[in-house]
Amino acid sequence: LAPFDWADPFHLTSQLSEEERMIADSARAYAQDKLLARVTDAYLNETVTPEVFAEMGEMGLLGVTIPEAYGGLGAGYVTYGLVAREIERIDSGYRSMMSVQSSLVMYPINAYGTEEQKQKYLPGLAKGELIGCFGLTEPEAGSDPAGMKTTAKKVDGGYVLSGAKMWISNAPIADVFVVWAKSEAHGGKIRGFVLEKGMTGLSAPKIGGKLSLRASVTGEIVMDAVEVGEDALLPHVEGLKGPFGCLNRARYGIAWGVMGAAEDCWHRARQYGLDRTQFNRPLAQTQLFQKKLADMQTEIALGLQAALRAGRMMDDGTCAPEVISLIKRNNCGKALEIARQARDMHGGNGIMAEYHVMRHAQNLETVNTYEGTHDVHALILGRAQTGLQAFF
Ligand code: TGC
Ligand code: FAD
Repeated sequence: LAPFDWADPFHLTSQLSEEERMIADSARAYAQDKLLARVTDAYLNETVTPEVFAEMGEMGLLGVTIPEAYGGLGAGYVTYGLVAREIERIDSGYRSMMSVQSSLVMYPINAYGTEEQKQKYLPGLAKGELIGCFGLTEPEAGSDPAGMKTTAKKVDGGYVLSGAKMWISNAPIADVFVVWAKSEAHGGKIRGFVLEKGMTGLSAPKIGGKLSLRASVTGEIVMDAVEVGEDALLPHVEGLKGPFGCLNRARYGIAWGVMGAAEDCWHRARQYGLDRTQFNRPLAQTQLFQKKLADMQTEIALGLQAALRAGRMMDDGTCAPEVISLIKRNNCGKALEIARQARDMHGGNGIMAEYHVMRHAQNLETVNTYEGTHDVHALILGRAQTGLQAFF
């Protein structure tokens, strides 16, 4: 039998193509070199770092799956997942910045937009010269986005948008706003619009006081009768399947990303256990410590393998949204538990920024909630296997 690779039990790397490995390696080098150096300050001080978009753009990490003709990489979903894993190994907030830009802003413009909209926005978004955000959630409509109150009223030559979005990643620094609203001219159906910074009546105040995801800025989007032209409408989709089509991609990326955060916690806990002695032996030489490491290794190995399988299904067009719910829910829940355990295994040091594990745990509280909470994904999976709707 072959020797055991404790860090990669199922030889994930050997299941990747040469191109996938290369892009993952360059994402890793960038993240370790540029993001790790600034993450502690960014987290402690909520430092806003728009330059991260330009850096990621230069590395080709924005719009990985978007065609090269529009500035993307034209690569597959496995590659996108590998990039998310490397960025989130540093911090979920940085991965958030990347995945909102790629899956929630560039994807809908590419999938639902006109040729003019694609030409206008995608190259700048791919380079990180433009920053995007995605407004679906509202103060009174979180898990139930169908309950949104934002409206688009038809006027001569365009629409007037009124309403407020809540908890919007990147909003305070965004140039491009993909916003979902109920359009009276389309029978009250949900439609997507592309708004731009500086439009009269549009503002995006920062939400202060977050104890999680502090390296990623979050805001509201306030639309006080924002008038837009006909060319702001994303013409090729109608209904909730528009935003959900974007969420499928972002949720899939999160399933990979959180495994990166979990791996960082696992490796740090293992090293800490090897280095720290109590009762005349390394902590890593105690049964309880080893059991925790074994649990982490098992969940991460299984979670990564599942994410890879889902990625291959995305790439060959056989991935159902429920598969994405399954891995988003499982991998987020497992990563959160691993980060909490790693915090505990570091003892008092575990609460300190320089040990990184508590920051991951705090971040993963958000990741377990956004893009569909852990329980909402359970209800999606419950409905799919019973045929019974349990949301209401
Ligand atoms: P339901 O009746 O199930 O569906 C309504 C219409 O949507 C279609 N649909 C989907 N289409 C594509 N992909 C999916 N995953 C889809 N899920 C549903 C469905 O076929 C139907 O289409 P049609 O043509 O028949 O009208 O809708 P519902 O109102 O009962 O919703 C149920 C529920 C709970 C599943 C859904 O609302 C939900 O997933 N809620 C969670 C909300 C959510 O995930 N919000 C995310 C906001 S964005 C965000 O968090 C970004 S954070 C980013 C970061 O910083 O990284
Ligand atoms: P609620 O829907 O009120 O849920 C509260 C609790 O009730 C949860 O435990 C939930 O599981 C449970 N619950 C809800 N319904 C049911 C039910 N039917 N049965 C049983 N339990 C239920 N949104 C965007 O549109 N764009 C963004 O960029 C974005 N970024 C975000 C960034 C951050 C930092 C955060 C925290 C959120 C972000 N969100 C964004 C919003 C996010 O998607 C929502 O917070 C999430 O969908 C949950 O909605 P809610 O907060 O209103 O919670």
